[in-house]
Amino acid sequence: MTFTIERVELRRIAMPLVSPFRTSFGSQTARDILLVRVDLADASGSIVEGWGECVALSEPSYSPEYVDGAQHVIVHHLLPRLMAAGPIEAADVSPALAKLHGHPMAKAALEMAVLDAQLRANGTSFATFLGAERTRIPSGVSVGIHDSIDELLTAVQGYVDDGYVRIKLKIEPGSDIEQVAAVRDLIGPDTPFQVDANTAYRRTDGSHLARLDEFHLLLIEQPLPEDDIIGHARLAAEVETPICLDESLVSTSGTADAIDLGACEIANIKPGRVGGYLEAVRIHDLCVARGVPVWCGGMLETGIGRAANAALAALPGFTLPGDISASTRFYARDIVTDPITITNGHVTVPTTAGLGFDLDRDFLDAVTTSCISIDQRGTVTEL
Ligand code: OSB
Ligand code: MG
Repeated sequence: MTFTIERVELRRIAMPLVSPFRTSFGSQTARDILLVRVDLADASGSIVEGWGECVALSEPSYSPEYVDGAQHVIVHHLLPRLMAAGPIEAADVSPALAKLHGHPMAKAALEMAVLDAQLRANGTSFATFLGAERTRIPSGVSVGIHDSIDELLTAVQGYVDDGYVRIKLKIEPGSDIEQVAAVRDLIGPDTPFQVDANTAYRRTDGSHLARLDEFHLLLIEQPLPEDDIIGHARLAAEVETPICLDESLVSTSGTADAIDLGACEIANIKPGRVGGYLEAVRIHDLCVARGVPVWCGGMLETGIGRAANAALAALPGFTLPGDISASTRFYARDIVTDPITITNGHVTVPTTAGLGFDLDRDFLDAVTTSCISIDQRGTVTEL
């Protein structure tokens, strides 16, 4: 079944974080998030609404995209193409936009909103659509860089008490070996533990990073700059701990190349980074075929993105715990009435029609900072 896009709403929300989140690329205390709502009409003219969440951050610090740029490209470039494409379903969004380079997070948000609407129209859950088999998934937590080891250990102990089954620690030069040793000592030898450098190291850091081997980490995520695939392959040969790529993986073909070159022993799959959930599934399938373990990354999503990620991570190739923590890991209150929670370290995969969330409309309005509506002729109205 295909649908006509009747109207699109772009809404910006301001969401304070419960505590600052520091990575090697910067510190965040709040998220400025772009939400996309589409109103789709089916062949009989009935309207169904769908929502997507754009994961672009405020600054181009994790990847080249940033939230103002994502909104601009959606309004001025992506939507005009998509509206001109005629009746569509989610699978048509990426091909319709393929001639426009880059902007995967903006494209992903549009595809996501169409997918949510389409699934709601069909009364299908995202998990069923994907063919996901598991009903619950293990939940990992991403822990930021802290000013002192005491503060870090207090934070980690809190997450252990919350039940998270896997700890991921952000590292950078000057905040790595000692911090990893202290956390490993705290959580014991059996708790799954990994680190994420967000591109903070250089090719010459191989012997330094090999010092992490003794702590039996699951993986080292994205130690080198995103375009340095050969550098990651060399590191993978030099360091025993598996090298996992995040920022470097932006497409199925690029992932295949990275695997072939020996640069990607484990893959972090983030739907926004690769242009949408459907491309994420293709990368998952590739990795399964190549025997590369995958896990689902996170971008401090609200209940919209978190619900969709939980369904994606229920696919069989997601054999490692994802960064799919409870909503309360980042937000005191979520914009959905059914936020992701963890029970015995696991998240229940949503089963309701659509991507698997129900919006808290009053709270959504309360956190909205701007809202525009775009009609089929491209006319923009401030709401
Ligand atoms: O590198 O995985 C990352 C958050 C924002 C940008 C990049 C990353 C992250 C995280 C947080 O690590 C993951 C989460 O949402 O829990
Ligand atoms: Mg990462």
